[in-house]
Amino acid sequence: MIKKALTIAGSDCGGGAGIQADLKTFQELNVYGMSAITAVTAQNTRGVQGVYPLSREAVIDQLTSIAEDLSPKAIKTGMLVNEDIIYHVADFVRSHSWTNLVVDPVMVAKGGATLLEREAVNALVNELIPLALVVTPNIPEAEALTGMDILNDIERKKAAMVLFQMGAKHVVIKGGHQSHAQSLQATDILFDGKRFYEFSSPRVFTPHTHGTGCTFSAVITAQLAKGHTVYDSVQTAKHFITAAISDSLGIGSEHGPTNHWAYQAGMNV
Ligand code: PXL
Repeated sequence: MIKKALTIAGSDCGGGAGIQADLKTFQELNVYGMSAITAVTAQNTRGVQGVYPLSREAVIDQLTSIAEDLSPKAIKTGMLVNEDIIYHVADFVRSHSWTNLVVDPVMVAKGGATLLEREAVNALVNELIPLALVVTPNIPEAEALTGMDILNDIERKKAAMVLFQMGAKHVVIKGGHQSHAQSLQATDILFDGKRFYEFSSPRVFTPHTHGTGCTFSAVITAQLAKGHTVYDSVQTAKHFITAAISDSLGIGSEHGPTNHWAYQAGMNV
């Protein structure tokens, strides 16, 4: 039986991040992809030229159409734009008992453009993180959510414990933003409330990492939709993103997208 997954996120017209990355990833993993768009962005590999949030009604209307007819096995959130959309998405998720929820707490784009209003960070903490089966911040996002400085792995583990206490059942703090001097490995840490697990790969020095966070959390979502465990889903996400970064496409003139075909093409390392 075909498994369905839903992304609630922003559109990246350039195709590297946001719902486009999510849907490509779902497709690669043989999961039927659906999307509820929260905002349309105008962007390319040089940066974000425009952000056009949709109304709360437009977001809820999309979710209602999906829920009434196409119930998803797993759901992820990406760019949620503002407090109002977070409150309503959280309410919808709660009232539909969507428990297979991956929250990617998207805040800023690679070039620094804001994808979530500052005041909305509290709404993420109070409303959405308690509903998350898995939350997948990078280090700067984990710092913003917890108010902690994360300068080393001990602090990263402490932040993961704080995010667990906020209600996320599993916390993945990704290592892509570890300072380069610190590590030739990119190590992601998973905490399930009892144990820490580490997933490492050799760091790939490339500017073509646009959409890595979206893609990583989309893999987890697709794998959960097919019934895999959180641990196995995170491991697959690590392999998928390592392949996608290692074998980049060379598209655009600056921060190019990752290669969503690479994992299935056997590029996983
Ligand atoms: O990777 C974060 C992200 C999420 N969603 C959208 C984006 C980006 C980064 O550019 O454009 C729509």
